Amino acid sequence: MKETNLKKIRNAMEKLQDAKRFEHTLGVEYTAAALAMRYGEDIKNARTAGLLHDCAKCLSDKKRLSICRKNKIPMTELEKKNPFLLHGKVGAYLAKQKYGIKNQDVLNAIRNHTTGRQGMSLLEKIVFIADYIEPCRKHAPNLAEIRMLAFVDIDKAMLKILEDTLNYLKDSGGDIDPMTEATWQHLLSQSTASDKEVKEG
Ligand code: DGI
Ligand code: FE
Ligand code: FE
Repeated sequence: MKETNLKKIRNAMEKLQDAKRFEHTLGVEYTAAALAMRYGEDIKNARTAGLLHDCAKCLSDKKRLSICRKNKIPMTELEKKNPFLLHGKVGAYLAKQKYGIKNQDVLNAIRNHTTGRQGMSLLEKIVFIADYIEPCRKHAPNLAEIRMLAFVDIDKAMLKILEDTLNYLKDSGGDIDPMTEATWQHLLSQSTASDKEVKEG
């Protein structure tokens, strides 16, 4: 993807999003780029996914639902009840159809940025984390710790974010998407498996 495409996408997001959301978008773009540098991921892919991750956030719930229906994008009952959860899926659809993104890893990073999924790629983890730690974020607990951890151990940062998100949803009574729970479980089982390997040598 050419550099000029990044500029085009950035300009399109500026028109689409209110000032605060656009600031967040830029924050995710450069935080994803920094994480890509740290972990050896493709920087342009990280920036592209960062710029586009919330491209369906400013649509109405009605619009998100109708885009899914019209284009036969499968929805779970929980997503129908909480249509904001669809902004990843719909965002990936728009990224492909409207913004011409062909790279499947970039599309997956957009699609899975809210709940994660089992077996996430490096790029998916980078966008998921960048969304949570970018400089405009202020309200999440343990932010300072997670910001540091993100550049030390990407999987530990993923686990901490998911743990805090699940706790927040339990406290606030929000519906927990099984994907969020499954992402956490999957990472947890991987981390205990690697601890065991270290202990057993
Ligand atoms: O779109 P952003 O606000 O930038 O960030 P996001 O796409 O990560 O969405 C953040 C919100 O998503 C946050 O309030 C927690 C919520 N969330 C994450 N997993 C789940 C969830 N909400 C529900 N109801 N269920 C989930 O499993
Ligand atoms: Fe989002
Ligand atoms: Fe976001």
